[in-house]
Amino acid sequence: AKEPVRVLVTGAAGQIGYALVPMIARGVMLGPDQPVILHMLDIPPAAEALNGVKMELVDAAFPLLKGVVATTDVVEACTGVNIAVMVGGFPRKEGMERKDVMSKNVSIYKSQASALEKHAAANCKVLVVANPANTNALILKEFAPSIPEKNITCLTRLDHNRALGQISERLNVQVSDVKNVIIWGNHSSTQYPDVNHATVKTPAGEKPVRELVKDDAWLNAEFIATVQQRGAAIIKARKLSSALSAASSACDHIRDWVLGTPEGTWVSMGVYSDGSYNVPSGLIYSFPVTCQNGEWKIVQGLSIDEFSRKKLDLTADELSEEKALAYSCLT
Ligand code: NAX
Repeated sequence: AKEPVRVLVTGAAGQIGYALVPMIARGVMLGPDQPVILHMLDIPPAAEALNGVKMELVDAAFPLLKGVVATTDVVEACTGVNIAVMVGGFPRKEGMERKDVMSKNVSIYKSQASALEKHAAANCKVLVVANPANTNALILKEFAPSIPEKNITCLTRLDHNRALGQISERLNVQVSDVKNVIIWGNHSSTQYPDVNHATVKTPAGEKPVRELVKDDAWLNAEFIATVQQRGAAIIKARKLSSALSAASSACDHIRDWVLGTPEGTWVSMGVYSDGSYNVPSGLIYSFPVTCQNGEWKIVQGLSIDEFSRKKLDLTADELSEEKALAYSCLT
């Protein structure tokens, strides 16, 4: 039998946490034969609710779940974890300045970075979900210098999956037959959902999405805006932000990272830029990646037209600005 893997979920008493922990305990994240021990962290005001989640995990009698640590102590939460899914953060409240929210999250990610660096298992893989996801991940990377930078990522898989969903609905095809969309850049409304290399499996073989949609105007405007604004549309409809889709996409992100992407398929992950596609290095930026043996690699050599170039640069500029704002909160 396999040794259990320890998975940390921060902000586990929140909405995404509530959707995510049962998925992990059912094997959605690491596979149906991989036992897990869940580490759940939240802050003291949420301690009672967190304990309620722990009670429900016990009640659900998940065969793969070999233990639950529910705590408000960051050291206890981080000790020995192999995977860390960082969902906890400070939300933007009405009337708050961007800088104030950034400052709160910088201090959270700075201290949790140190705890992970000191107490997590060697080679721990980190996924930051909490917004501003790319910049929180960058702060975590800066303050956990002994964690290899390739182990620190942020979630843009939800945006990627939203793009697959929109194409599938438009063409009336199975979502599993659509692949290789790309989310470039920030997990924000400046992200660039790119279908220029995306394909659909048809009885006559793989066809480019553009060829099948036959409506460049829609692909270049409405499609992009719908994916960029989908989070806001969910809030409007549910009066709460995306939770089940965020949780499911976080599982997809970790599963593909650990177990590998299928041959010929790439996914989108926020990773530390090495300057590929002339994206400034030193940002956590969403790229197309393939994964093998637990490591991601940026897909190289894709053609970038002028329309795309502008959009890649715009979202990079926003990330550079966020980075400067985050650094200004450190002093
Ligand atoms: P909730 O407010 O329901 O839950 C957040 C939880 O984090 C709360 O229980 C809170 O007590 C806890 N928390 C706050 N500070 C903490 C700290 N220092 N340590 C540990 N826990 C702490 O928000 P939810 O809807 O679950 O969303 C969580 C985060 O995901 C938000 O930042 C949200 O903006 C972000 N999202 C990111 C997405 C992505 O694709 N990257 C999509 C969904 C979501 O909007």
